[in-house]
Amino acid sequence: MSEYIPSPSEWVANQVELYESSGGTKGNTLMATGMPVIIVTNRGHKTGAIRKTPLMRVTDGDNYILVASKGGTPENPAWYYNLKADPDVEIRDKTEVTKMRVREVVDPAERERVWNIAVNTFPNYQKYQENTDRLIPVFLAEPVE
Ligand code: F42
Repeated sequence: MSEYIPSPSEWVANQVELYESSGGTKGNTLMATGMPVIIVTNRGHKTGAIRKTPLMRVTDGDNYILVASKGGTPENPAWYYNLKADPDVEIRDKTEVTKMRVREVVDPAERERVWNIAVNTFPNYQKYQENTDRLIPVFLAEPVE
């Protein structure tokens, strides 16, 4: 078992702690918005450590759409590079934990389709895109058979 290293961002680490320690019954929304959040567990590509990242819950059938927005900062989040290096993740959606594999959606038509789902689910993603010059990366997470 690898070591789990919590996020250095305190509010993020606190959300993960509450979400996981309650078995998914608490801390499963984005603060005041009440919008649902999932937890992605993956491996750090340099440290090999376990990382846990809360993201907005955006679904596409049985799949999840992961949006590497980081609030529209100029740089991609660290987890983007971790997922590119090792696409095997676990996704906790409230009480359910599922093994999944992610792939970045690069085909323009497919990206537009999943981006539109993401923005319909969480409209702030559109603002985040307007605030940054990078094209915000999007992953599709699919259950591992
Ligand atoms: N972020 C999003 O991008 N999209 C969302 O939809 C989203 C929703 C959301 C909901 C609730 C919530 O609490 C947070 C939410 N966030 C969302 C924020 C998200 O959880 C992340 O905090 C944010 O995207 C930033 O991700 P990050 O991976 O850049 O996190 C930073 C703070 C971080 O953990 N940095 C570490 C550090 O030590 O500085 C790096 C950790 C790491 O992955 N290290 C790698 C390793 O090998 O272990 C090496 C990294 C490298 O390349 O050097």
